[in-house]
Amino acid sequence: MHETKSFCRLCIAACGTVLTVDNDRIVDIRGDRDHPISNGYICFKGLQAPAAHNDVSRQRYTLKRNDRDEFERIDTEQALDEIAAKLHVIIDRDGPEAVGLFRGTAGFHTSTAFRMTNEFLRALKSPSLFTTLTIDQSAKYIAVGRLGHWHSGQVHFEDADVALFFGSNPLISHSAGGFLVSDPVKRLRQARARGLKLIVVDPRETETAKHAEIFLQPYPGQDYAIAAGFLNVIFREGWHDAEFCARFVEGLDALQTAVEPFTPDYVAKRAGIDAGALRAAVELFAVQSKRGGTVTGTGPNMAPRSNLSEHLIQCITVVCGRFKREGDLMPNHDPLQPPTEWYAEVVAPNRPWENAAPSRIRGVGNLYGEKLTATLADEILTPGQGQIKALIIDGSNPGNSVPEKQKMIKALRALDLLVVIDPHITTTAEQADYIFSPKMQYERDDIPITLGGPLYSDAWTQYSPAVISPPADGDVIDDWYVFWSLAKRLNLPLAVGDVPLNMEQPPTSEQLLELGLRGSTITLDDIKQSPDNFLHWQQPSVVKPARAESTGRFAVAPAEIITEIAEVAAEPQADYSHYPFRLIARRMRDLNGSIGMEVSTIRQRNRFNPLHMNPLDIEQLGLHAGDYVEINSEAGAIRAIVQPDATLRHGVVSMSHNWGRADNDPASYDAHGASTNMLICNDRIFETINAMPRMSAIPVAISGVAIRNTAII
Ligand SMILES: Nc1nc2c(c(=O)[nH]1)N[C@H]1C(S)=C(S)[C@@H](COP(=O)(O)OP(=O)(O)OC[C@H]3O[C@@H](n4cnc5c(=O)[nH]c(N)nc54)[C@H](O)[C@@H]3O)O[C@H]1N2
Ligand SMILES: Nc1nc2c(c(=O)[nH]1)N[C@H]1C(S)=C(S)[C@@H](COP(=O)(O)OP(=O)(O)OC[C@H]3O[C@@H](n4cnc5c(=O)[nH]c(N)nc54)[C@H](O)[C@@H]3O)O[C@H]1N2
Ligand code: SF4
Ligand SMILES: [Mo]
Repeated sequence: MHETKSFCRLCIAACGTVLTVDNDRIVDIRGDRDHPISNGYICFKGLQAPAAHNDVSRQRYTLKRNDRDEFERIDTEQALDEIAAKLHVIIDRDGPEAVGLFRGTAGFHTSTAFRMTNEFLRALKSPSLFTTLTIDQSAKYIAVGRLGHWHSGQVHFEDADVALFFGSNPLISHSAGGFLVSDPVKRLRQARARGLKLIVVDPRETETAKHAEIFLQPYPGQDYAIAAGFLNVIFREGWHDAEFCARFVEGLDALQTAVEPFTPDYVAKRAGIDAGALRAAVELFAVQSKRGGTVTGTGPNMAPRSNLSEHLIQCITVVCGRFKREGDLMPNHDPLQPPTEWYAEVVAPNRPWENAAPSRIRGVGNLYGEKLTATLADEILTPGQGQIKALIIDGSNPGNSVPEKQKMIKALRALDLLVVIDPHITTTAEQADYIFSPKMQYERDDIPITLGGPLYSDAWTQYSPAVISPPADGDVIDDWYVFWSLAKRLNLPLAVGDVPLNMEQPPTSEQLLELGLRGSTITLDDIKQSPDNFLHWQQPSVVKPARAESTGRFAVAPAEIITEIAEVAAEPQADYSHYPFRLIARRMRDLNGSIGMEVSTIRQRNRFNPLHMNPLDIEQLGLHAGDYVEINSEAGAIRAIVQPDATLRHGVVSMSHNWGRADNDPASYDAHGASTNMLICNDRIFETINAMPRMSAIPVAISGVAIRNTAII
């Protein structure tokens, strides 16, 4: 029996862990008190990781769908031979573009595979990469592409006296930029004790909102109007940073004119908030506080007009000049990025999507070299040049996670070849021709995922060699091995960056990590030479003045933004007659997406995904806690069980995503939950550049089904 240190790979927080290992099995886990970032913190999800490794649901072999439509075991090398042969036929017939790859949450958290999947597509010359980024918060990148960004970034929150949160709940999600990640409750309490003022805009009085000085509880899907209201008050009162704007902003007058209709009274009526509270929030942000900016989460990024919301929310930070300025301390820099000097200057907008041909699906754009996930089903189902015929899915469950689930499942079934790398027989894996069983987190050599950029004040990284071996009785592989092996069989010259890989002998994971760090500030050896393989990068620098050649300015008023603001101002009041409720997204404390759903210790506490409703709404519909209801939207219908939640605004209901099986049979709701992605359509209300559908603030109707489940009350 021995103890060893590692880190959790279930979410971006990457908390340090101490594992007790007995006979090559993890028998205990705790938070690592010596870890300078997580300081011993670990959440329920992290604590269940060892159980997940040993759970009966965990797959241990490579599987193939046989002629009787059942999965049977197949030797891994044999499966790779067969897949390569099928890919050969598809590539010869339809071109490399017909081979697509999908990377989801677990794919992002496996650093060796993350790199290899991109390299595989590069070697294949296929542009068909899809990831969950484009059904997440890609509006942030669109806003930066249109507006520009500040080279040295927003004021760090450790240094801020105010934080304005729109639809972000880090106390559950451990995900708010680089701020409240590990141990968020303690960090928020400490920040407030030293004077941070929190403003939260959310239709639910969330765990985070309970700590707010000012909490605005609007109807969902009104963030663009609320942000326009903030800007309206700021301009009218002259609270913007005029000197900063004169030097670094263009289009200020046009933006000011465009937001004129968004007076506090108008916004208050439209968004269902109090005009006085809105004014007070603006004053607290822009006048009573001097440092600090905005944070957005999935709320505004999934609601309609998400790109406009992001743009206007980022404009609040811009017009108030809430950035790290010349001479400010740049607390740290991500050591996994190349060495950088930081400058007090604007990086001009570059609109990268305008350099790529529009998609054949709905004419939408293309984002950072990725195709858009909300177009994936149509890319598979629509004949013509570019049709996807084969898909390899790494660490993702798109059968559950992609909006318009009905079509996504149909598309997965229509593929000539579907290969899934996943330790569980998920909704997606169930559709596959081949399933590979990958190593789970503590069986892998890894370093944590990094978002890069001037985001974190705690810059650090850690190396964890594999803590235990994969199950001895199984045929479990590294995710990257699938890509290396297929490349070998297809005679593709695989490289990591500019270093070609030996295609005769597979590399080791450690070699891949080492290669992946080329160009970073540090090497794998630097990490390994640090105590506990933990490298705390404490090399603060000072932000330098703008360079002479820097001419970038924030473009706060691009023509299409001004047009969209006018459209919004002219919109009629929302119609609630057919669909009286608005369904919003919600993250569950005990699960990250569907990760962990098959693990018995997690499922004991979370048997299905209830529909959360305000108790008064429940009463008004003549319902009771535990009743079954049918939820209807324009796109579909699902069944759910009602659970009272007084933190929700009247008329707003919330339910977690990524539940349900392929058939979404209401009769099996108690066993599998239901998928909110049945209620979303991709081709009616969507964003033009990133194809982002309406995934929050979805108009729904709710009706009782006359059966009650007393077991959950
Ligand atoms: N426990 C747990 N942690 C997770 C995840 C998980 O599933 N479970 N998922 C991970 C992933 S993939 C991500 S992307 C991050 C996301 O992290 P966050 O962005 O913090 O996501 P949420 O916790 O869902 O918070 C979104 C908030 O937006 C609110 N909201 C909904 N609609 C609107 C709206 O129209 N306007 C406004 N202003 N608010 C709205 C919701 O009430 C909710 O409080 O979390 C990660 N962490
Ligand atoms: N309606 C609606 N839909 C949403 C959202 C929403 O709020 N509402 N949120 C969206 C967001 S923000 C995101 S990020 C996506 C997430 O979408 P996905 O990434 O597609 O979904 P997850 O449920 O996180 O699935 C991760 C998969 O990884 C597998 N897995 C677990 N451990 C490992 C491992 O070690 N290796 C490998 N290879 N696989 C592993 C799990 O079994 C699971 O199948 O969902 C999106 N979908
Ligand atoms: S917060 Fe994230 S990284 Fe930390 S233990 Fe929980 S799941 Fe793991
Ligand atoms: Mo996400």
